[in-house]
Amino acid sequence: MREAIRSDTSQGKPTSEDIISILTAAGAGQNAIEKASEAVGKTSVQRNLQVEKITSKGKSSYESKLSIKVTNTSGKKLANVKVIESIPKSVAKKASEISSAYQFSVLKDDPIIEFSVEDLQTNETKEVSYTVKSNVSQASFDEYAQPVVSDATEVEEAVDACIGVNCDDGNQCTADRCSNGTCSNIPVVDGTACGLGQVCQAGSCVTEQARQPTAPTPQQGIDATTIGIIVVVVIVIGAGYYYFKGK
Ligand SMILES: [Ca+2]
Repeated sequence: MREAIRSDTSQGKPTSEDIISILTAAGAGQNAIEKASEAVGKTSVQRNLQVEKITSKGKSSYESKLSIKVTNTSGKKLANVKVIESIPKSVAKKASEISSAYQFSVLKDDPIIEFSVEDLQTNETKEVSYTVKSNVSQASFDEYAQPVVSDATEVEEAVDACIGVNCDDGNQCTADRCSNGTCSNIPVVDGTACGLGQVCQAGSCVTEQARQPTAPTPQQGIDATTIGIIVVVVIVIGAGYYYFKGK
């Protein structure tokens, strides 16, 4: 049987003294200390403790789960985020006492361990956790320094110039596209339907009847004959006019 007996949370940023002492103890150099100091302004961290009492066959044991939440507060995407956890001796004497579903590297058997959080989108929070087979007391939890984000590289993301650009020209007969912030409204193929009894022609929506005149029609032959008749009639009338005038 498992029973939750205590939980606790600590929030806040590690002090610069904590960063220096933890990283120095882990064997890190000045460059790593500077990176970690910069990361303080880009992230926030929170540690949670959950202690469970496990009863099995009349025997009691304890398990404490410690989870670390890292939140990206930088306003930019962060890559390669790492978090260092310095574990008090009263919680674990060596790294082998720690188990975790997350990959971690042991920086010092003391133990000081490092988790990789990988990428963090803007405002994203990721969690890592580990357990120890003991009852972590309030006093032990208070011994912890806040987790140190040891690395967080800001990623400059290409801004999409088309975000917020509305290229809709309200014309169904043009294909509206945006490229690098510039709109193009290219006429669609003539004859594309754009409403009941309406089709697109040269980028405009017209009725199907209105589209007829430009299409070749078999009436052109008749038109030529009509013109011929008119010409003949005019000649006849003209000839008649001069004939009667001459009389
Ligand atoms: Ca359009």
